[in-house]
Amino acid sequence: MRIYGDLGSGNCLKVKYIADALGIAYDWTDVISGTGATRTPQFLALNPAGQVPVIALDDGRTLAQSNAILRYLARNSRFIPSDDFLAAKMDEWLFWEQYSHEPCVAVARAHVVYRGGTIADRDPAIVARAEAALDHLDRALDGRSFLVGDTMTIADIALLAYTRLSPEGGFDLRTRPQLLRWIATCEHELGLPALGNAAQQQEQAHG
Ligand SMILES: N[C@@H](CCC(=O)N[C@@H](CS)C(=O)NCC(=O)O)C(=O)O
Repeated sequence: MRIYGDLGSGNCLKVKYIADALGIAYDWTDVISGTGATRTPQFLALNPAGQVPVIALDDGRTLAQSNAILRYLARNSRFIPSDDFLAAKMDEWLFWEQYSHEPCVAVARAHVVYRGGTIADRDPAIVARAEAALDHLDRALDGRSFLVGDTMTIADIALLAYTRLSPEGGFDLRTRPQLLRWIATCEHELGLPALGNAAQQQEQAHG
């Protein structure tokens, strides 16, 4: 399998996290978004939507949309509940992530990290939606180790990617203790460095 992705993108990192966690062998091709690399005829042949991540299977079939890729790579694994209702609850979070979390948390971060903007001149409407999304997650994690059931699912992986990077976009996780605890747990489970040490990131972001 080959993964086409950008290691600065949470959508792409999700795919790397699950492939690494499951020990799935892959080759990685950097396709850096915002450089035109997703608009070449070669890339559009892989994903006509012109977005990373994309995976290409050994038989030539391709699959885009990060959460669809997560679902495919994690099939029959411990990261998808065997109980149908819990699997649907996991999907509930995957859809919420794409509609109510990524479009604001990731977009605010992109403004600061990639578009030369500052934390001060982020779009207030996007910031308000992102703050509400982070609060929602924090509340949902109260008394729970993971979002669905008692073990990590791809719902956690999908939401971890951009939540973990959110301090780069100016979001303060220090006021969201459940979120911080969950990030640390997920990082530990996935063998990731403790980027979720948000207190430290916050010092860097706000001085
Ligand atoms: N819903 C898609 C979103 C993918 C997406 O927005 N990818 C961005 C990078 S994070 C991209 O490739 N943008 C095209 C570009 O910048 O050229 C997914 O979850 O995979």
